[in-house]
Amino acid sequence: MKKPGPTPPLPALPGTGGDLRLQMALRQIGFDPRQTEPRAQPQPRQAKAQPLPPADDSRALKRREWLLDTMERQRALSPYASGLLTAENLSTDQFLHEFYAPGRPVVIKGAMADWPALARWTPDYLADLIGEALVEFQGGRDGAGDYELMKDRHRRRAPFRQFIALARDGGNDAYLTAYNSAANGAALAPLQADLGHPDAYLARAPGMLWIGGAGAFTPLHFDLTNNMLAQVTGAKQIILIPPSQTRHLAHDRHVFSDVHDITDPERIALYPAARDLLRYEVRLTPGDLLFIPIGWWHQVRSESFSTMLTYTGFRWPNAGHETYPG
Ligand SMILES: O=C(O)CCC(=O)C(=O)O
Repeated sequence: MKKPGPTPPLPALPGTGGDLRLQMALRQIGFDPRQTEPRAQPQPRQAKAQPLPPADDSRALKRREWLLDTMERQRALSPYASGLLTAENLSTDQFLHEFYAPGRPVVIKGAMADWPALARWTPDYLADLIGEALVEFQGGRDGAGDYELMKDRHRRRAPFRQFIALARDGGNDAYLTAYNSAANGAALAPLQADLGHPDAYLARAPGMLWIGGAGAFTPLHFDLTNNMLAQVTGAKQIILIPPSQTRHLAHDRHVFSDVHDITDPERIALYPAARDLLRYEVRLTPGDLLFIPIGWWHQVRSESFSTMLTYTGFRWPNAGHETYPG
């Protein structure tokens, strides 16, 4: 088979450059916590006649799941077609043809080597640079099972130095996440000077910052865009699960899985179908990029004080969210 020829450089994704609010919306578009209220119970027939769903809906769904399973088994025949690869200095064309277009995750090493942040971003450096500027973060997460679903309830503000002290203490209670990016643009602007940009894969749009302590945890979910994670400080454990496994993941509420944490035996006891599914684990360390394609489930746990950016402004269209059936 002929290898695809080189791809001419494409312009930045129209409309998204620099607009953090838009980027945040694109990640989990259509998010509306009201949609997560318990579903209405079936009403007695006399309440109101509702049209019945077509009789073959569940069979159509089973056939689609059969197809996803069969295709996944077929991909597993070849290490070229499946698995989580690590690549060094991947070119634009390789990234497009082998990962972005097929929707396959990859860890990329070496692309952040010239970022000053890699050597600078310790908790002390960050606290001294940003000082007492007020920042927004997610707080009060301990003891709240739905902190990602009910993001707005957990918005908190504090001087940055105080937030860094919380993060340094560790735990999952306080986490500055991508969701806080728009609010923090001005306060955290001085950090931009320490960042490079992986132009081979991304248009020039700002990333969304995550800062948290050891134990910060983002539960199992997928995003409605392709995402590039750029790890700057510390290490994160990430579990990735292909979209073909969705039916094992109690996917009922928006982009979240009721399993919440696939490594928690108590949750697995509640959702045994999630026990033996196909999954990949990766440990991100400073300087690693991780490409997570749209629809791939992931959960993330910080092993230590950690800083990371996520980018959605790729050189190619990234608009799956526009047709997501909510
Ligand atoms: O780093 C994290 O805690 C979560 C990152 C994530 O899930 C995402 O960017 O979609």
